[in-house]
Amino acid sequence: MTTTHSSATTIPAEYQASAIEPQIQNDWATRQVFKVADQVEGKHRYILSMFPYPSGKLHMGHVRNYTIGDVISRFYRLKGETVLQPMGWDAFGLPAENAAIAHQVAPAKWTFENIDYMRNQLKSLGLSVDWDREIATCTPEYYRWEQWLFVQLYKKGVIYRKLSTVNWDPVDQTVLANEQVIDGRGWRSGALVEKRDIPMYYFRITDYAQELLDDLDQLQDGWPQQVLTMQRNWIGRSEGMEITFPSADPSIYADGLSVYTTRPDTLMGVTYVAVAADHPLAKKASELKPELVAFIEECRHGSVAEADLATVEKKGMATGLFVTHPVTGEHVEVWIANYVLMSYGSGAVMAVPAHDERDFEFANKFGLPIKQVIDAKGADDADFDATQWQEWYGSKNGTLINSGEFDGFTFQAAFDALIAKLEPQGQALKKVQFRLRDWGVSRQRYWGCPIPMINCASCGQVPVPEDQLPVVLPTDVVPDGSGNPLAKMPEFYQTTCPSCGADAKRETDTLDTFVESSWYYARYASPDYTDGMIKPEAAASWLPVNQYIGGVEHAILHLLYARFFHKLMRDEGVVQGNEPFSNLLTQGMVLADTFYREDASGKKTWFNPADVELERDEKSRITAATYKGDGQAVVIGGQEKMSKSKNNGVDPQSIIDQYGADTARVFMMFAAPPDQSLEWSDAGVEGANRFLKRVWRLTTTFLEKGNTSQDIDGANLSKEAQDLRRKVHETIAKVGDDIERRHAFNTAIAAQMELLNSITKFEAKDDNDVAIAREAIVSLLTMLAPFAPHLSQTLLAQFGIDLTATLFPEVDASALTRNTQTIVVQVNGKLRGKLEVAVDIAKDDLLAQAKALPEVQQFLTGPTKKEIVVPNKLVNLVV
Ligand code: ANZ
Ligand code: ZN
Repeated sequence: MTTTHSSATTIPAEYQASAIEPQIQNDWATRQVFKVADQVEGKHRYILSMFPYPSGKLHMGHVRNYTIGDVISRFYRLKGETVLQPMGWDAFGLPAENAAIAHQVAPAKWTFENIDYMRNQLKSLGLSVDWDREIATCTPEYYRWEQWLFVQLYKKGVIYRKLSTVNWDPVDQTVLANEQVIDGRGWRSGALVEKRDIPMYYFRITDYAQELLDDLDQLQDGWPQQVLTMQRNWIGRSEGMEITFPSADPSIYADGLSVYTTRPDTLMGVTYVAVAADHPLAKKASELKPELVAFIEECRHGSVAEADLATVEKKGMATGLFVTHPVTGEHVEVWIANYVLMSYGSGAVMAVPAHDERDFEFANKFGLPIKQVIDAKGADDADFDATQWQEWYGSKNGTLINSGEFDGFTFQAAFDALIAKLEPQGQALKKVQFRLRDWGVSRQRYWGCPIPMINCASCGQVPVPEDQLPVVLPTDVVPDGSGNPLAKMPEFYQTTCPSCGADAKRETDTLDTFVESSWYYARYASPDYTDGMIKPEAAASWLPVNQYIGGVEHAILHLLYARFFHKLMRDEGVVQGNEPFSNLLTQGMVLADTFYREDASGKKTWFNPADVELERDEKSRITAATYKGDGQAVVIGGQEKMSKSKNNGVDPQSIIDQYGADTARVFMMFAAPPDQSLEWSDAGVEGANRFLKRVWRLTTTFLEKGNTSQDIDGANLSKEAQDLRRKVHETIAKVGDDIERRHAFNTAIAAQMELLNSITKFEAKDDNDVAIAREAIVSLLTMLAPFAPHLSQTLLAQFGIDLTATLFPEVDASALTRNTQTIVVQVNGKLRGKLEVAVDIAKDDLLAQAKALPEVQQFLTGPTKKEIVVPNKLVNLVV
């Protein structure tokens, strides 16, 4: 296993990261040790951390994310596998446009400068990345294939165009993203935001809803349960019934009103029906009842977020129109209600105030009747308590009451009976409904991938022919915040119709940036491929990603869109398999202390931890804090996620500059398990640095002695040597398992710290001992390599070992077996002595030796009444 490497140079006695890290990184780059081919044979693995947005500089969240990915990548390389770990940039998006407006710099220039800076930062972290595969999603070489896929999907009907509502700033004449609307006003102009209907492109993700749900089962073992649940809820499958209430006023409107319900068993409890403000029936009613117009308008300004609808203050108006109850034939009034969504089901509900909480609230507010039809608690309404509404009335498990012919039925019996009764008349239909909506991808923004469509006056929407792709986004543009600059550039939008040859206008909308991040993982397999999205051999070699790592904030949208894209690309023959990411690790947040002062108006000013002087108690809890600038007290705000808004970010660069990347990496991995929050602590960083210094000193001290013996004579080991060797091999087993199976990097490091202590205490007395110590140190340095690669590579070289070619140490099972064991000796249950005996000692021998111990004998005042032996553990003598 040991290869002699002649290049070992002498190294300083003290650890100094800045003296070794740049050289080691240089060595990796010149020898291209992390470069992999598009096509691989043998054991291989694809490890991917979510790529960054090039915002300007790295933050601690990035450092944590990329260190986790790198530890896993380096571990598998040490296991002899070929590992692909790529890196790139999620380079389109709004911040670049905002920076452009603020500093008059083209988004392209701003983005590429940020990329250059951040690339250097990432390199200084010592990541084992194949930099030849770097991609930036804002380059035509990348987005050309996104446009190609768009065209294929448009032709297939997976992408379609329809009107949809956007936020419109009437002063800036521009569409605003939701986050640019603050208290109903445009973020720059302060103008009241209006809603506008404009045509947009949509991905028919709802066609894949069932598959996206079903395939979550394939991820059961590899993804966090929490993320699977979030995905399931977001897709939101429900089974129910569409019921039609015939019109009671056929002269006014002929068709009945269809509602979607998951509780048809409550049909006999319907006391009104309600439609969304933009339901056609609402419009019809407003023609007869003008006071509805203002109300409908008011509803349109409200939030369209579904989460808000359950809790929003209930608003409504009666329309004066009626429908007929499909079973009783009674007239039921139609209301317009702000809690009914047009985009769900049929945009209308049959309201059952007794058993639906929203209807209950609404009915109470407007004095509508409430009729109980399910007997859930076996009691009447007498002790009804609104705070226990759900428990009382929300249940599907009661039987029907007050329901005529259905009395006594269960949920399922009522469901079946209603289908049997109403389906033949076309008044009921079983229906599966998804909460998931189609994905609108049009953005009226400049810094994004151009949508490859042409609008022709006579042909309508025509896709850009493949041989004219890519539609290149001009990069020398400085947006000023008013409208989309592309719409003001005839040189961009003027074109001819591919279909009829007439003058036509290019689409000036760009794609949602979630589109780029939905397939970058696949592009990394062959980033320079020019004949398609992914080279087929590369896709076959590298996909799916074996381990994906990223923030839990992407648990829903990004991961759902990427899963969807994988299926789209599969159906296009570009990739195989159904899922893009076999295993997912969601890393926890990085927290840091916060400090602030509050002025008279309640406005808080936040102070960066670096500018605050602390006092701590003996448990190192913060007891007092003062601002270094003026020596006056600041309020201690507790640990919070590092963020600009709380000014509690610690700049990773300052840690790297002061201690080196290896210390930053070891601290991050040691401070918490990867999926938990990590509390930033300067003391923790120093502790990590001290650990590395000790490893350095241990190694240099060993080397100074000029020790060379490498051959272990296993048969003739002292007890101390045996113990150390056992510790080494136990640690190897534990660290391997901690990294690979448990992802418990923190305990993997803790075990190495323990091993360091054991080696430090060990005194080598002969050649055999030297060989044991050498094995221990080399094993420790190799196990440490995924965490502190620069230090490991430097020190291993002193033993003639090349880290980039060596393997993770193997567990020697023979080292794990113990020849002797420690037995505790008690008299009357009290600890009196300890014995070191052979593991296979006979019981009589053991008892005799225990009784013979001088420290035990003084307590054996009479004959023993009882002698208890717990094998391998203890002897208890009762007198
Ligand atoms: C009557 C009823 C009685 C309902 C009852 C629930 C409880 P899930 O399960 O999430 O799919 N609903 C239907 N369409 C709606 C819309 N466009 N906007 C708002 N609410 C709508 O939700 C289905 C239930 O949500 C449906 O079942 C309907 O209310 C309501 F005791 O019908 B239910
Ligand atoms: Zn045309």
